[in-house]
Amino acid sequence: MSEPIRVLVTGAAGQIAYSLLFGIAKGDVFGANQPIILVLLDITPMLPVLEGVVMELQDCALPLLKEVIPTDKEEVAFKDLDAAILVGSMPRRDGMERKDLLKANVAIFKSQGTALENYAKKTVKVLVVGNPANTNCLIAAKSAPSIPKENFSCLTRLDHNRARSQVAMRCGVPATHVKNVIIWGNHSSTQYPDVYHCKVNMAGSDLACFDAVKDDTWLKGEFIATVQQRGAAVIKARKLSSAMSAAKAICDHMRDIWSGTPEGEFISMGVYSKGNAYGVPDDLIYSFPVQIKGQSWKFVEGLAINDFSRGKMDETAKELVEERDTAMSFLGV
Ligand code: NAX
Repeated sequence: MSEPIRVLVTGAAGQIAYSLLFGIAKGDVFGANQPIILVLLDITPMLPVLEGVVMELQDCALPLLKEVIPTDKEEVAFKDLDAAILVGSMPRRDGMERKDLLKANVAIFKSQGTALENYAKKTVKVLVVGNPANTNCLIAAKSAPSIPKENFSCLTRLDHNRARSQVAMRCGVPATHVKNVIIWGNHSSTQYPDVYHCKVNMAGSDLACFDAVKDDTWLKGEFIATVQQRGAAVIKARKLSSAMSAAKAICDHMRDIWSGTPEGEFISMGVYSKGNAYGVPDDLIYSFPVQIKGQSWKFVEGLAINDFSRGKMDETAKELVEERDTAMSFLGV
């Protein structure tokens, strides 16, 4: 057995964390032989709830879980981290303006980014989940200048999994037979689920998604809208936002960062845009197709982008530029 790694989950008393912590603690993310010290951060009023979560983790009697550390203090939470999963954020309250929500989150992610800078290992891998995930991630990355920007990513894997599953259900195959869907842009309703490079394995051979589905109108219309609006549909039905599926996506995302993506496949995640990749403006956290090897990701290169995709990729980039500029004005930059 190797040395334990230190993994932080913020928003640890919340509903996503409740589905997530078991998966991490039992080895689904960092490997079946990797001992873990789990650090759980939430705000002070949630500490009694967090105590209950700690008791349940202890009661699972898991062999890999070496220690659980609940805290409301950033200097404790961010110390010596190998991985940080930032789930907690300021939720939108009734009557709250989008701008005020962004302002509250800029304050949280500036503070947590600074804590990463001051206390975490420089090799720490940071996954931001709390919304607005892309811009929160950018603020955290900018607040931790000595940690490489490539170590920061935000969650669009849930959108990726939703797209994959919609195509699979339409074709009557398991989700594992659908690969290389892409989510471009923001984790918001402007995101663009792109299936022009997606392959569906049917009767043993890989078909282009459009040939497998045989319904271009659905793929260019209802499919995209369903994936874009899926979060809202879950809230409407459950009266709570996605938690089980979000936790699964977080596990998928972090496992791929840790152990790599399968050969010939790519996944979607929000990463730092640079070099005008795919015509996306620099200095955003934008969801791209990436491949991961040796714990570092690279853009999938050379995918052809048609006019239909271009328009949708630009629209979601425009939203992210506006969000970034508003957020930066709150940072005083
Ligand atoms: P909950 O409200 O159940 O839990 C959030 C927890 O975060 C609470 O316990 C709260 O006290 C804590 N918290 C608030 N501020 C904090 C801070 N400064 N430091 C530490 N903890 C803090 O929300 P939940 O359903 O768990 O969702 C968490 C976040 O994930 C939300 O922002 C939500 O919008 C976002 N999501 C993002 C998704 C993505 O794909 N990127 C999908 C799922 C989810 O909607």
